[in-house]
Amino acid sequence: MKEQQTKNISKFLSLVLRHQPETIGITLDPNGWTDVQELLAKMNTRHYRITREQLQEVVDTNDKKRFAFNDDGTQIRASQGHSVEVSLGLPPATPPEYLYHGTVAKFLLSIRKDGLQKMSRQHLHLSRDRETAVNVGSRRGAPVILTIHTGQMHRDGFVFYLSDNGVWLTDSVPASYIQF
Ligand code: HQG
Repeated sequence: MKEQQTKNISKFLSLVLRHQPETIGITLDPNGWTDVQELLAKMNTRHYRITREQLQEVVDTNDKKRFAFNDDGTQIRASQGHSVEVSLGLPPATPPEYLYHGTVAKFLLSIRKDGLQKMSRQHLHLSRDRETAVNVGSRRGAPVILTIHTGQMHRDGFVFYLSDNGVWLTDSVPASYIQF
């Protein structure tokens, strides 16, 4: 498949597996999984014509490993980033002493006041290194990288999860744990 085609399909999968499954009339189960055959059938009634093998290629080559199949390959879900309510079933995990969050300057006043919030998503996303946070922040403009004292948060009872594709997830970060 051409790179652009793979990218288009990945964007469409992000839409239906994270935000608007109803767009193509699929449903996600409580853990975010949907049936692969049904997804392919529904996609093929649109202009996203794709075979099972091509879907596998999109999942395998995705730059952020955004999607995952279940063990027998009959179901697929997004590994993180949902706005629809799903329970990813991830066990609580112990974060490193520091994690990072990439944002942009126009949000800083509000972040200083309210801390970091999950906004429209199910979790707040934190990055394991500065480079990843720069990429996240750059989606919105000149990136500003915040350092989060996640080790201290964890000792203070905040709960963290590590998604299957290596993104750290939590509910919120009070401003007192953020180095601006
Ligand atoms: C900001 C992409 C004002 C926050 C990325 C961010 C990531 C506040 C925006 C994943 C705030 C929310 C998630 C507050 C947070 N006041 N603004 N109190 N608290 N914000 O897209 O972290 O490519 O929901 O800084 O790589 O940017 O989709 O979160 O700028 O992993 O797989 O509100 O999405 O992954 O934006 O990105 P988002 P995010 P994918």
